[in-house]
Amino acid sequence: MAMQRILVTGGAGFIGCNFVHFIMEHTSLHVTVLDKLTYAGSMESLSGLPSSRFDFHKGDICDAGLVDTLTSSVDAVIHFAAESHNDNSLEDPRPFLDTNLMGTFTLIEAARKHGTRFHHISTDEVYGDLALDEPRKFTEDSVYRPTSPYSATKAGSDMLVRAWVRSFGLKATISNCSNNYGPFQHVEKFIPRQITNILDGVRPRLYGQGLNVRDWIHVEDHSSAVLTILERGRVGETYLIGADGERSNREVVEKLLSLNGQRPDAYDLVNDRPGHDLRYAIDSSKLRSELGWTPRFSDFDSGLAETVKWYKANEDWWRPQKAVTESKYAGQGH
Ligand code: NAD
Ligand code: TDX
Repeated sequence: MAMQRILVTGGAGFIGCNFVHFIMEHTSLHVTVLDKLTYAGSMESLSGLPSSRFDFHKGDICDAGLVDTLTSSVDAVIHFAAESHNDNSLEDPRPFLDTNLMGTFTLIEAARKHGTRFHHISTDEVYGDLALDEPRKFTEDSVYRPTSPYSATKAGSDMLVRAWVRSFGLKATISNCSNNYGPFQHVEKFIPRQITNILDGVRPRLYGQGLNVRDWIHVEDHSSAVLTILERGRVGETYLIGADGERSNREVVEKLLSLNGQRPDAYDLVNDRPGHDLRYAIDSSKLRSELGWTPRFSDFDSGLAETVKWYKANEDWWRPQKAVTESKYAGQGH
């Protein structure tokens, strides 16, 4: 029977809400969101959705009773919910263990019990980092070498899902994606922080020397890749998602400054992140050749320009988070 109803965890967060909007536009699926509405979740990111195809439950993915009830009435669970910010994981790792490990455990137990298809959203950070001049990129066969409390808990959650596939026949797929950018991303993250700093007349802040490299993908391309895996991915498989968007942090900030009519060197270098991963890079050949996926945003600079426009037009959405986020960073010397 074709899929009709899905449960999206973390659907009020950055990537989850973009995925929900994408599903509304590109499918006829009914979506139930389960989200705790932590500091990172916002109901405003889900406004305007049709009530005939969408419902929302505020709750914790560690709540086994709630998770069991919601899982029993859907055909698939798409699991985005997580504590997602590396800097926070260095200040206070505990919520990362609770949500990323125990939350994932709670969900896969329910999916196993009800025989529900499960898709686990993960990150390229589970593979550690690469040297700047290394020709190699991450593939599905790369060794797990997480370096931060955040990436260690994401790696652990991937391992739980793999074990449940092998030991219990869980009908799961996993995707590991590179750094996302686009609308509705919290101002604690690199690109929105620098865009909103520039809009506030504050100089962007680069950690260390700004030489670290991230492999940027537009969040809409992440959504289309996840839908492709849900529809055509092979159960038990892992797919890496990336759009060949490698840029140093310095290059990104220089571009953001130019897009806003400022000198490209009008930034400050601040304290580095402890254990800061140097470079991530994804080889997404498996997803492209096996499932025929291609990204729509192949030009990072125009995707970035669109994102700047979105933050300019949506100050009401990000403004309430800005001061509290910056005061947290000030306490960390960032
Ligand atoms: P986010 O922090 O913006 O959103 C996380 C959402 O999960 C929030 O709405 C929050 O309220 C919710 N949540 C947190 N704890 C919860 C709990 N215990 N129960 C229920 N809901 C809870 O994160 P994001 O950037 O959208 O990331 C989503 C997923 O994608 C995560 O699994 C992350 O590891 C993964 N990922 C992110 C990126 C990226 O660049 N942001 C890249 C690759 C993978
Ligand atoms: O102010 C800043 N200055 C700066 O130079 C901030 C906030 C970040 N940085 C650097 C650190 C990283 O090299 O920018 C890069 C990107 O930083 P983040 O936005 O914090 O992302 P990162 O640590 O790379 O992790 C992100 O991508 C992978 C997401 O937060 C994770 O959830 C995802 O798994």
